[in-house]
Amino acid sequence: MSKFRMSAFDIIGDIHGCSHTLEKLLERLDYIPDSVGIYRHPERSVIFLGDFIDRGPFQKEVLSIIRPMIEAGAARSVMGNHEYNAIAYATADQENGGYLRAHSAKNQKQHKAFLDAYSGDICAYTDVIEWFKTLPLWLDLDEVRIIHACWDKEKIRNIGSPVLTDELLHASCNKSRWQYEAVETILKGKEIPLPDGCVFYDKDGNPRHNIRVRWWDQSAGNYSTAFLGPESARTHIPDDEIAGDHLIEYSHDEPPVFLGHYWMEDTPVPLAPNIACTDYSVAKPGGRLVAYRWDGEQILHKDKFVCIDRIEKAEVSGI
Ligand SMILES: [Mn+2]
Repeated sequence: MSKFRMSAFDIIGDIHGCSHTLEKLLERLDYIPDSVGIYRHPERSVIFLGDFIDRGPFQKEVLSIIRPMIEAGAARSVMGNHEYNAIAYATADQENGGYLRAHSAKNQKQHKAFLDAYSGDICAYTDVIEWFKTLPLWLDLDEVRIIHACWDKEKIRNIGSPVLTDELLHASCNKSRWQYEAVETILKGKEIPLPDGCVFYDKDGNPRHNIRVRWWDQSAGNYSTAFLGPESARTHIPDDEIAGDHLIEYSHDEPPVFLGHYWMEDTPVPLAPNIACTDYSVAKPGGRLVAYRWDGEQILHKDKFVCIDRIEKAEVSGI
């Protein structure tokens, strides 16, 4: 039996169908496939931040690496917004007809790589959706916390249990219920409305009246500096002052929290002394897959990020 060290976690960001880059990262971290192909490390284990699916060409391949690791106890994971969306897309809305996540052209396009990978194999599709439901919405391991986008204590307390029950799933897909904003915030990030009349366009060309914000950043004093998104959009964000309503309190003496989700660019650095994001946009050209090699420290350090450049040719063309 292998002996895990306490507090020895390799925390890996959003993978989005890029299985070759994932394998290279696991190898760089000294995880080696065992006799049945499960990547293991003698002393450490992985925590995934979710968002295994959509975008990249190797949907099933990513799941065939990470799911056995999780089932064998070599890794754990939280749920990303893409797994949550996949569950809602697959679930009939008994009350209103249709599905909990509409099968609109926009939603189909976002989910296409995954749907294509499972088309014609309804058993495998049903099985993987059921498995997604086993992923917790957050992990609170006392000494470290893991969540896909935002550790909002109040919303976490209100939701209560990290299990996405059928009841929570249905309530969180109904905009008139409090569970909607709670799950949106923790899985998709904190948003605030722009001042009247302001709009910007996201990377898919959709108009947005809300901006996602740097909820941890006490120094951000206006919409433009609090804005979290593509740099090219920042010029469209007004520099009107915001009155601190973008902030979610996360004090420096709370356990370190790790996030994915934010499509970061440049060289990884912690967002705050005890907050780090490990999503560095592997699904787009020039992106990287990133891990943070955590050994129990309270103050996170830039030298502990491990980055693998996206393996362009394989992940783009599907060879
Ligand atoms: Mn995400």
